[in-house]
Amino acid sequence: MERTFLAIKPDGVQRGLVGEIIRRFESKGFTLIGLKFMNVSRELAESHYAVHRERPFFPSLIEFITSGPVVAMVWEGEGVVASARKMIGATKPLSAEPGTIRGDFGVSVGRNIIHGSDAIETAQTEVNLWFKDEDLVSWQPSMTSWLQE
Ligand code: DAT
Ligand code: MG
Repeated sequence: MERTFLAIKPDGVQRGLVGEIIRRFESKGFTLIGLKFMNVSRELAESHYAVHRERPFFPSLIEFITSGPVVAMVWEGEGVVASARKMIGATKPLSAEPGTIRGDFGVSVGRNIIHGSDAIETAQTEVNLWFKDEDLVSWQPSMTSWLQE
């Protein structure tokens, strides 16, 4: 089954949006299989954002993501990678559509509330970077037959 990695960033946690964000993915019909409330080390932050190493915003991005606790999650479901990206919205919250998380709750690219893997391959890498296999819970929600034919 397809999986994605999502992380509620320090701004989302500080603004009290954890419940609202988890609610959206639960209500949509995706399955939570991993959840960790944690501080992010510089080392983890730099690995996670390695593709952005050369960008001018990299130092402030690392500073920000290590500045307070985050909620790291793995969600499962058919098409979850692309669907979660749609639910999150565009990188710049002012360009993100209303109805998306960034569109509804943010104004600034450096405070855009939540991370979501951008492709199936990236998701696999990020899930493995943030979670050990034994910390993921394989389970079958009892409502499955009411979500899928
Ligand atoms: P996304 O988080 O939508 O996948 P990304 O991978 O391009 O976006 O960038 C990772 C994060 O880096 C993004 O969530 C916020 C920050 N960022 C991206 N572009 C930026 C910019 N032009 N200025 C400041 N921060 C930026
Ligand atoms: Mg990205």
